[in-house]
Amino acid sequence: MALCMRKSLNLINLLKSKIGLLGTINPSPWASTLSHHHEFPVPSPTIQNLGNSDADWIVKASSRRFKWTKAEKQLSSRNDDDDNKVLDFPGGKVGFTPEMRFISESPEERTRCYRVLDEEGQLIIGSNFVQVSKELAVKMYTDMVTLQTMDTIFYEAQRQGRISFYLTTIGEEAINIATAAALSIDDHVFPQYREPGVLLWRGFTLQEFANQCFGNKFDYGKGRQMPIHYGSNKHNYFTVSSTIATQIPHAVGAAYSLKMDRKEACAVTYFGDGGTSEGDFHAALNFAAVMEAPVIFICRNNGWAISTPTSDQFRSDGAVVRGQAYGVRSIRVDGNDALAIYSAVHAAREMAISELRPILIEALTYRVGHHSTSDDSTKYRPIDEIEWWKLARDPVTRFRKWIESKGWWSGEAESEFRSSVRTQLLHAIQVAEKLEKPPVADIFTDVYDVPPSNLQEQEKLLKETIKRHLQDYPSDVPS
Ligand SMILES: Cc1ncc(C[n+]2csc(CCOP(=O)(O)OP(=O)(O)O)c2C)c(N)n1
Ligand SMILES: [Mg+2]
Repeated sequence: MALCMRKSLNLINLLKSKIGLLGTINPSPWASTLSHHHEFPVPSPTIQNLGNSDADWIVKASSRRFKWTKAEKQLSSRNDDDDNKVLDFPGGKVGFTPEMRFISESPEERTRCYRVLDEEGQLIIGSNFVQVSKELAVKMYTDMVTLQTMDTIFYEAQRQGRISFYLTTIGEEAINIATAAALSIDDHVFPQYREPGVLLWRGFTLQEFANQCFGNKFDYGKGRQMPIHYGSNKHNYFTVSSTIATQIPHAVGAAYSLKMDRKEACAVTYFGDGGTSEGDFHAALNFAAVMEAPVIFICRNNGWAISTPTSDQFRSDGAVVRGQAYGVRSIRVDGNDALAIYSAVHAAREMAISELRPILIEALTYRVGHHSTSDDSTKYRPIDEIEWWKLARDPVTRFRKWIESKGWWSGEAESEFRSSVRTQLLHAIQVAEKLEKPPVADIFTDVYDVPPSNLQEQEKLLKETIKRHLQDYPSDVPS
């Protein structure tokens, strides 16, 4: 440390001698008072152009150390005794206080939740939001209905034993569709698993959804994943990974790459309240803030991580307050208000791209369905709670009321659309079910350029086992 300090002093003296600086530079910026006010030297262009690499390093490092935190209020002048002393600390000046005061573990008031439409689908007076055209609003609504219908039919298909697994987005249709509507197709999406609506919005067809769930030869994952693990290069939608929160740092890396390539796009990642308990969430937020990466973090706080309530996940005021802790601009939004979500994501995208910064959005919502087809949520939560969210706070009904009040939708259009989408879905699953499965050999491809010997051995063994126990394996899987 002493050696470092001496080396720095020598370099500062070198600087002084090169540019003929008068006076002294205090080598210790750690403590000072306003009366003996110390300003750490801010580099001037002249200093930076000295061409001395050691000197450049000092100057750049010192200016960076002091610029990176933007506290709301910078200390200027204070009157009382010890209160007039400040510590010049990386990030800005920190005031001293003789009072031993711990920061409270919770704010006086919970962070407010931005909304535009009330439960009855009426615009709240004074709300500020981004206008949507009739065409956009109707697409938002019909995509929400398609998502709802897809969930009902695929869920039934799983109950009938036709697919092995399914997971619905019921109650979270607005987050799915309204976030997607505010993004551009060039934005890279890193989903958790409860956001298939983003892919639907981007044009992934019902047949493509069905092909993945049935794991047939047209599934882009070649049948190697469980149902609902969608992914599409064409739609800039990264393949779902069940391992909670792994997608969050991936999104930050992608955002940083978009920034380096000077693309007019951002990365967007979705995760649940449960995802925020993973280390990946914290590392990603910090990394994004420091690297100034254009990424939008969308947390679907739906109250539950399977059977774990949020009270067992965290004691902070949800996810939103963690943004500020990491230096990330944040907002809390009503996750069941499509218009508020659309507006917040629209604004977040603008800021992320033009100001090169991460944004955190916490959408308050509720997982109305069971966690998945492997779960029965009535075992751990009251039915009344589910019913209340389903009936009083349904995001699809709320948005429908609003577009109806605008004269953009009617009861007739509703029944026509619902019946047509149902027919299309039934057709899609019938086709997907009949299609051949991908060959067994595909299990072993796409990881290695040349498969290693142990993998070749496993493939051989698998094929021999299938041959010996033909009755135990599906007949429609080619080798
Ligand atoms: C690393 C990891 N731990 C545990 C699991 C098991 N698991 C699957 S989903 C889930 C709950 C996640 O909850 P949340 O992030 O709130 O998303 P939600 O299901 O509510 O949409 C858990 C714990 C997993 N898949 N990965
Ligand atoms: Mg959850």
